[in-house]
Amino acid sequence: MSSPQRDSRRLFFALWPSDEFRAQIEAIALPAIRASGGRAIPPRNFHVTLLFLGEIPAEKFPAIQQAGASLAGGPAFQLQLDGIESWGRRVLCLTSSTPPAAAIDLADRLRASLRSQLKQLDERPYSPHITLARDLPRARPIQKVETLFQKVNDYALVESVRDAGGSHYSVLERWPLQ
Ligand code: 2AM
Repeated sequence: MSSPQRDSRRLFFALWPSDEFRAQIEAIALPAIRASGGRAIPPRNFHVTLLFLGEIPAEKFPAIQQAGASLAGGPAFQLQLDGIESWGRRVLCLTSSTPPAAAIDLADRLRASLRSQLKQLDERPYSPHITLARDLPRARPIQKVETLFQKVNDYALVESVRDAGGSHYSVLERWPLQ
């Protein structure tokens, strides 16, 4: 966040998987991704969005860093991912039948702490998920998969840069949970 030449950045808060967890997700989800006929998300881009912020002008960066830092040290939690479903034809997602209250609380608190600063925050109820594919030819019913368990010890502020090759994400900062 310390490059003064950048006027704005496309930012979001997320749970950022380890390489090991990313590989586990890929192993579980690959058959469903292929079967969906959608545009597959590359495994390096798998993540759980906490709060999408959008294109943020440089003068707002300090407020966003403060909002992230203000929730550091909150409760760590375990994420259990156990279903693959499509939301309409828009996205194929890995989802949880038991979304952890601490994850929902973290997303809600980030949103609450930035509501006065940012217009047009996503106000839909928070539902943790990992997007696996986009633009499906047809919607798919929920499919139970082997449960993936992951202890979540931190959360991150991430930048999204889009070019002809798709979206590229960089973790800018991480804060611990305990
Ligand atoms: P999705 O995977 O559920 O589509 C980075 O772009 C992340 O922010 C994506 O994971 C995406 O969530 C989410 N995102 C992108 N654009 C968004 C928007 N306009 N509103 C809410 N979330 C968005």
